[in-house]
Amino acid sequence: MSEQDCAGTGKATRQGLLGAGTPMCAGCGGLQALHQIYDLVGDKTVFVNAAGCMTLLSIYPFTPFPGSWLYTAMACAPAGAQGVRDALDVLLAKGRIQPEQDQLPVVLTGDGSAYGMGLSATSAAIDRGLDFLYICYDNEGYGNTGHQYSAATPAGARTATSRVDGYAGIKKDLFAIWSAHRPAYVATAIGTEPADLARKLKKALSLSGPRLLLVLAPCPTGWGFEPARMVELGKLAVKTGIWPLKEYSDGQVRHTQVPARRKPVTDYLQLQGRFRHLFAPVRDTDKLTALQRQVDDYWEHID
Ligand SMILES: Cc1ncc(C[n+]2csc(CCOP(=O)(O)OP(=O)(O)O)c2C)c(N)n1
Ligand code: SF4
Repeated sequence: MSEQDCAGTGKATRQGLLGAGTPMCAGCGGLQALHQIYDLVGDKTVFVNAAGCMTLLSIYPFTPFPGSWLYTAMACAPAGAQGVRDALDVLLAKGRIQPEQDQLPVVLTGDGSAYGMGLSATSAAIDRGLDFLYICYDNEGYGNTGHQYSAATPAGARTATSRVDGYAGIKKDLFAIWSAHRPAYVATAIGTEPADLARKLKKALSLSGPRLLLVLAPCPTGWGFEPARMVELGKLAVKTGIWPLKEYSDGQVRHTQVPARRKPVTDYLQLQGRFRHLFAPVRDTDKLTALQRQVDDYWEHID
């Protein structure tokens, strides 16, 4: 798909289909992305949401969604999406709804579900070739319950369950795990790069089968930064090379932005309370050098 095919997506992202007045935190990067995503997927969708921060969006009888919303347990949103798809197919087959009334099941989960508890159900849904869109807003922790570490937490980040030296593990590569299933489409994105996000979503919507949009979600509450700096931080995630923007389709991975001169990772890390222990009271040069090397190693193999 060319950039020209995406002409008008900028306008589409400003419709404001998702209603205002939600109980999400100020400066929530996940919510910022969801506003853009909803404007593009539209209201002929059934959002299937695994327990997490976004669950607070829609609590009966209040909802910011003009379309449909189904709440599931953390591990089983893809199974919920399968049920929605099957029900719609039965209604279509019986003529109780017309093809133009069909709806797209859209899974909406945090990283705790997407990288961990829900991964088995996700893998099975991809194996079955389920026709669905999967949105993961990745705030790199179990946000809704106080930001405990998840399999998406980056090395060195302090969380509610890794308080002293920060998380000793390595962020799981969900993009690679999805791609290994050879689904229709996989992409990373971030709300602070709206044209890139819109182009990828439009491409995903033009395809059928399992499709993932993995969206980094800067989280002022869990990451420890001022809500007003969310856009700055999101842009730094891309400019430092920490969050590579890329897509997978037809067996190929393509980077959609290659930062020409990457900023040092410390520009990104030092704005966040979860990495403060790497800078004070004593600068942890070894850890910071190792984190920079991880990023450099990744990009060394990219054209
Ligand atoms: C099986 C199970 N364990 C624990 C919980 C409690 N719980 C509700 S939301 C949540 C955090 C989910 O984290 P994530 O998927 O990353 O989404 P976020 O909260 O960050 O939006 C947890 C642990 C639950 N709902 N189900
Ligand atoms: S905890 Fe983080 S992800 Fe959850 S609503 Fe607040 S800012 Fe958004």
